Amino acid sequence: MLELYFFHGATCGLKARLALAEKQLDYDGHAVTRDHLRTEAYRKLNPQGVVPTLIHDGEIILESSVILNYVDDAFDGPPLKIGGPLGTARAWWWMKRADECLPFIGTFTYTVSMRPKFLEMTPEELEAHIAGIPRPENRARRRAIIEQGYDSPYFPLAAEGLSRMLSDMESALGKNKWLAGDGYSLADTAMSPLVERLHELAFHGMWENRPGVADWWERIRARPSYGACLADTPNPEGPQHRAAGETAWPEVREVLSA
Ligand SMILES: N[C@@H](CCC(=O)N[C@@H](CS)C(=O)NCC(=O)O)C(=O)O
Repeated sequence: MLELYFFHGATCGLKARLALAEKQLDYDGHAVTRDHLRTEAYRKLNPQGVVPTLIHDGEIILESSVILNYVDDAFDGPPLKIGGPLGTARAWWWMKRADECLPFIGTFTYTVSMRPKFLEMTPEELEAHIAGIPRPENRARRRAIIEQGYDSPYFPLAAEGLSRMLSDMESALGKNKWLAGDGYSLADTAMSPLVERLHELAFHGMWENRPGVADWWERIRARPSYGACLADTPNPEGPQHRAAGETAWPEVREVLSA
C-alpha cells in the first residue's frame, strides 16, 4: 500500500505527486491542512511537521528528493533516472539544487503573498505560530519575513538565488532538451514545482530573457503529470498568489535587477 501526505499548494508535496504521476502509480493521497502538520499524530510520521510524507507498506520515507529517488527505484513504470551513472549524477545535482532553492521560493511566497495574513494575527497568535516551527533557522526566517517584509535580509538573497537557479537551468537547457539529458528525468520533476510557484506568482518576467526555460516550462505544462496534479486540483491559494504577485512585480523586478 502506498500513501502520500501533502497539501495543495505545497511545493515539495507537488514534487512527490509529480513523480508518482510520472510513474503512473495509484496511491492513497491524504490532502491535509497546515494545522494538521502541527498535530502530535502527524509529527509521529514526520517530526519536522512538513510534507511530503510517503508511506509504503508501513515504511515511512521522508524528504522530497529521497522520495523521488525511492519512487523511481521501487516501482516499475517509465524510468526517471536516465543516461546511466552520469545521467543519474546530473539528476541528483538538480535534486540537490531544488532542495537548496526551496527556502528561496518560501521567502518569495511568504513575503509577497502570505505575509498580510500573519500581520492580522495578535502578538500571541504570531508567537504561537512561530514557536510551532521545529527548526530554529526556519523560525528566524519566518519571523524576519513577517516583521520586515521586503526589507528582511532574506528577500535579496532569495532573489539572487532564484535568478541563479533560472540561469543554471537556461545554461543546461542550451545543451540538452531536458535538464539532465535528452529525456525527462527526476531533475525536471524536482525543478518543476519551483517554477510553478513563480508562475503562480505571475513572475513570468523572470524567464522572458531565458528562452530555454520558457520552452521547457511549456513542455512541462503539457505533460499528463502536470495536468493530473494541477489541472484537476489547482492550488486553492493560486488566485491569492497571482493577485499579490501582480501587485508586487514592479518592486520585485527592481530587486532582481539590482
Ligand atoms: N526538505 C523537506 C522540506 C519540506 C517542506 O518544507 N515542506 C513544506 C511545503 S513545501 C511544508 O510542509 N511546510 C509546512 C507549512 O507550510 O506549514 C523536503 O524536501 O521534503
